[in-house]
Amino acid sequence: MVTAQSTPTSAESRAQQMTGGQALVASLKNEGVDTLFALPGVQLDGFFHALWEEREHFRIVHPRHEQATTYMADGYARVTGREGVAVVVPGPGLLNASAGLSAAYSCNSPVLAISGQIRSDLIDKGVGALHEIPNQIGMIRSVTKHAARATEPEAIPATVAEAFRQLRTGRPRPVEVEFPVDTLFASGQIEIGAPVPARRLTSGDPDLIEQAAKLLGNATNPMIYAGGGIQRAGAGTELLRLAELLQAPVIISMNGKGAISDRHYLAQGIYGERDLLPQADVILVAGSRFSTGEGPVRTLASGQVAIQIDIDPEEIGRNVPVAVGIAADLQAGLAELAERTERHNRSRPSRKDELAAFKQAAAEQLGSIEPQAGLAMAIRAELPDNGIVVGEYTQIAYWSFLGMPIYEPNTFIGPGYQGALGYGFATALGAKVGKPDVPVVSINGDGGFGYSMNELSTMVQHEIPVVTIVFNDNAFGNVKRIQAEQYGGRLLASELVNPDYLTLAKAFGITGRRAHDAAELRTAIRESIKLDEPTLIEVPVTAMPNPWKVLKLR
Ligand SMILES: Cc1ncc(C[n+]2csc(CCOP(=O)(O)OP(=O)(O)O)c2C)c(N)n1
Ligand SMILES: [Mg+2]
Repeated sequence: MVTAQSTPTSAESRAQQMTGGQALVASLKNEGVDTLFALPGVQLDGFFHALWEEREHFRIVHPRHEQATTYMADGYARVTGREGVAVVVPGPGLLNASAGLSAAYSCNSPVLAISGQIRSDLIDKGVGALHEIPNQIGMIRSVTKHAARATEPEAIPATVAEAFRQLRTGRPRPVEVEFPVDTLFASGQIEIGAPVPARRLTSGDPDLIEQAAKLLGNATNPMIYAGGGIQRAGAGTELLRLAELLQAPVIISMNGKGAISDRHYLAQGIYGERDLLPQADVILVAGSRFSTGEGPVRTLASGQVAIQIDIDPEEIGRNVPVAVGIAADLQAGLAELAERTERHNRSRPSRKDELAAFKQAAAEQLGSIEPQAGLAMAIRAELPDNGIVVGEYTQIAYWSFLGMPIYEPNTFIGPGYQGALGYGFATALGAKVGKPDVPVVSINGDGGFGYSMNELSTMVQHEIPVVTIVFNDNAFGNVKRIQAEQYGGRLLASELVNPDYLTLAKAFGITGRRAHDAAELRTAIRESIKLDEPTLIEVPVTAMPNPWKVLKLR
């Protein structure tokens, strides 16, 4: 037996003299990070100096604005399931990156933001140091689940490890860590510990699962509402098994698109909710806020009960009163729920004919909304099943949230409830970095694209061949339509003057294409995918109908 006296402690023997910057680099490598979306500056010099020694290990993508560091990290995380890591300077750098963190927060995406800080002895003193803002860490807590600072180099490994523990346990959400400029240069005897283990699956309280299984198994007309939690947990197979047992239609939210292939008759879009929800007696809400987006808490019809399963106990019951709430990982929890439901389940005839017909009717109604349907389906037609679509906050993407069939998990990336203009193109670049072998299509409006147009440089410099489409109506079209239709035509600040996009593409050294209709768009996408090079496709369009109005949803 080895005694404490006879050998140095293992920590001492493994500790090495290194700088804070080296400790940060080693800690990230230790957690399996090999890609950084980073924009340097003086407070990060100690980190970048150390990073140079490991430049063979890390792919460092430097965009042209910090908003893109976190958007790219989010896109990377959402398609790979791995943590996406952004690196920014403090103050304005982190503020610029915060919109991306808000998107990741709303979509439960494991993004790590690493920020520099001013000198440790000056923090919150208001001396006017470069990039100083008061209470930076408090500010960023609003869009992260955890934020922490290390002011000693020896504390860096534990700070990074805690960040990854936060990213790999409970609800995946962004995390921030920050390091003062002097801490990154200071040296110490530093030990890098074992990496944080991968996510462990917890299936939830067996009694609650049993109660839920009884309710579902005995239900006459069960329905499932599935959200992005299914994607994060990789629980599509378990969800489908339960849905098939119950012959329950699954309404899939925007964040959940692809959780079950849209080729399956049980997979229904959010458009189906209006008709299917009132028919249901037991509603299982799985990995979704089940929010109307407007509050207040939903009221259920008499005779209806809701069951909610979510990794975050705080989400349970927030937007709907629940008869049973199960805090569990979706994959393990749904597997257990399916297992037990089978024991209580009624015999259920297949609802294939009925629900396939319902789905077909919905598709026809959605398909009548032109030009959105034709243009969106042109994209779908040219993409393989595993092709990735990133929808900005724009007309063709709104239609796609409702109507574009998605066949594989994590292949449709939306803006979540932040709906932030400018997220789309940068997020698509990050997705392509994460999945270089899969075609990635970025759907943009001219307004939203203007926020990230500079990242055309990033696309060229880092050879990230995204098929970038700009639907150009020379307007913040959605705003303009609302002003025209609801406010008596009082158009203000909603019309845009744009560059010539073909000239723009040429200026950045990118292949530019122009497509005037769905058929031309198909050709342009096909050629772009074949060449697998950075591409900008402009599609000139005119004002489009409001899809929600056409569908009488709003
Ligand atoms: C960060 C941010 N700022 C402002 C808005 C408000 N907004 C919603 S849609 C929209 C217009 C979008 O224009 P464009 O990208 O050209 O798409 P279009 O509606 O024309 O299809 C605006 C300004 C927003 N969603 N996000
Ligand atoms: Mg527009």
